[in-house]
Amino acid sequence: MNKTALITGATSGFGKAFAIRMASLGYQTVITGRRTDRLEEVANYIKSEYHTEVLPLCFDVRDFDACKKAVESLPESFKHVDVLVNNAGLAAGAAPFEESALDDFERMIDTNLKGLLYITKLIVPGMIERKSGHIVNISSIAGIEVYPNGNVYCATKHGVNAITKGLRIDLVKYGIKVSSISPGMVETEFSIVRYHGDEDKAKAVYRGIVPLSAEDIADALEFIVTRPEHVSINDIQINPKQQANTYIAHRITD
Ligand code: NDP
Ligand code: 8X3
Repeated sequence: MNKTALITGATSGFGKAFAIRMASLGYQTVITGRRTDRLEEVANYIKSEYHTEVLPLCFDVRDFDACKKAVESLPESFKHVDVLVNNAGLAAGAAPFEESALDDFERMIDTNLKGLLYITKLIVPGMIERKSGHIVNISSIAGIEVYPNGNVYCATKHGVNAITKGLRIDLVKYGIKVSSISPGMVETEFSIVRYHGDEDKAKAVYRGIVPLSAEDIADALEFIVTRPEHVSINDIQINPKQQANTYIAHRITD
């Protein structure tokens, strides 16, 4: 039987690239997100290109009951999740703390931290029972250093890193690997979401820079999941060549 990978936030960006890459590696995939039409598109693409099984599950990771219902709905053939990729996440807003909206804080904390915890809590018991499994949390360079206007987004990714390290400590005795990926700027829908749909502001983030692509991050995931059984990659930090850290970028404009 093919191994199973569950990827949250697979309707765009990294998650979509992860789902396609895992299918290309022979995994059957459970793909999740809130946009049904996008999930269907990704599922159809994978089925036609890779002929592997795909199960789309539409739910909001901020809703524990919905997460539970989704995980409990997994048919027998998809129940044994070998690789969990906690990818669903977002930045909402980029402003000084005093000007930021409480609602944005809540969206980021509920999605990036609580959503990740909900899914992990539901998937880990099966991994413990089978004494195997691999959790890959998608963090960020924002989890390594804080930058102006990044306040709560950075806090959530620092939190993701603490959860990753804590899980690694608690789950090592069960033979479960826990890894993370910490990218810098990657052009996806991320900045459009961050700037609440303002496409000009989103584009300006990558002005004069060749950003990373979702495929670059899928390369990192592929490296992590294809290491020999005795090797555990703790974290891959990956930036565009022109980005030195969260706030120093060498922009080349005409
Ligand atoms: P995208 O906006 O392209 O994708 C985000 C994905 O998360 C979508 O599939 C979205 O699905 C899903 N998602 C968001 N909120 C929820 C929710 N409440 N419930 C279920 N799914 C949700 O962004 P990226 O691919 O760039 O981001 C993926 C991850 O990578 C995030 O955790 C982000 O913080 C992180 N990251 C991004 C970087 C970048 O520069 N792009 C750099 C470093 C880290 P849907 O809307 O259908 O629910
Ligand atoms: C997203 C990358 O540099 O905007 O996590 O924090 S950055």
